[in-house]
Amino acid sequence: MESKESSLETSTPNVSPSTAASNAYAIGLTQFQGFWIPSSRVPTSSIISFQKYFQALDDDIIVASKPKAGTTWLKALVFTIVNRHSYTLSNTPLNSANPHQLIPFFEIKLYRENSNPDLCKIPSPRLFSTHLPYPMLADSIKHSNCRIIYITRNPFDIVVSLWHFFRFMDDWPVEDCFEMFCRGEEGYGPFWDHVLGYWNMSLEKPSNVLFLRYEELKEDPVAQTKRLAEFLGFPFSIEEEKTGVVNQIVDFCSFNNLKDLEVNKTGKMAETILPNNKLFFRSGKVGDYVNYLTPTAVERFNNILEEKLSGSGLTFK
Ligand code: PAP
Repeated sequence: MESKESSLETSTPNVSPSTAASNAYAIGLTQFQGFWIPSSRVPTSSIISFQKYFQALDDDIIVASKPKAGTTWLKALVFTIVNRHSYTLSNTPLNSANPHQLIPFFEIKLYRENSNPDLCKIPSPRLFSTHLPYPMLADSIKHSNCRIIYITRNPFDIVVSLWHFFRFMDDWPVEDCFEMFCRGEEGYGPFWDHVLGYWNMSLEKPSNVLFLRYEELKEDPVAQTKRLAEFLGFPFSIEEEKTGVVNQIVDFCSFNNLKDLEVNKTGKMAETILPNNKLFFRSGKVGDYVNYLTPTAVERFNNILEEKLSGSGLTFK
């Protein structure tokens, strides 16, 4: 895989390695199709295969996000909502599998393991996920009627979450992680281009792209879970609402419940370099960044964001 990837990098004109590499996370970044891809874990060849071969179906559901925006949580909610008539909360596969195993990534799992996997036998609706930005999605997705749920989060909490996440590889300074974001050179970045791609599509095609925020989910998980279920085409019935099904799903998918499941405490996914699944569950709070980033740093990134997002109608508190 190593040599295949580097041969691709040298033979593909729009690929260039990061010049900012100063730690284990940054070293693997490669510029590809206008974004920074963590190509040591996500070979550009798997992105090319996904773009070439993936055939979307109208009832496919795709969870999209930038890393550390709330992907794991959203996957748990989507899986539970869609499969609630097949599994109870006591026998759901989420009790023994991490959400990432139940909703696989195109670029990190499916097209990395096989350049043209047979996805026909997956029962409908098929659930997939991606960290890729909207412009890099397979054309068949853009031309189909499938549903994409994009989750984002205030970028400062993303910086801090990502920094913590990769400390198992390298105890790098949080300032280095922050600087990468300011330059737009973090994995799947720039942040602003990633978020704008899905934001604009959610305005253009609201029945195909739902734009969610981690903070909204934290603030009112019941209302947002209902909104999610409506969008997915699996709305809760009045009976379900009356009998507390929505609250039960919200509680099941909560940070405290998921983090305490054995699979998420001690389990490990063979396909990742991560020592264990515990790393996906750190503190699950909004605004933790104030403990790590100075007000001056926050103001600096806010100024960058204001300029990059200007005119889009998209803002972050
Ligand atoms: P990924 O992109 O590597 O899958 P992702 O799931 O998007 O990561 O983000 C992880 C963050 O979501 C962590 O945030 P923190 O570092 O600030 O704590 C993680 O704790 C948080 N998280 C995971 N599951 C939940 C959940 N059920 N509810 C709320 N937050 C959660």
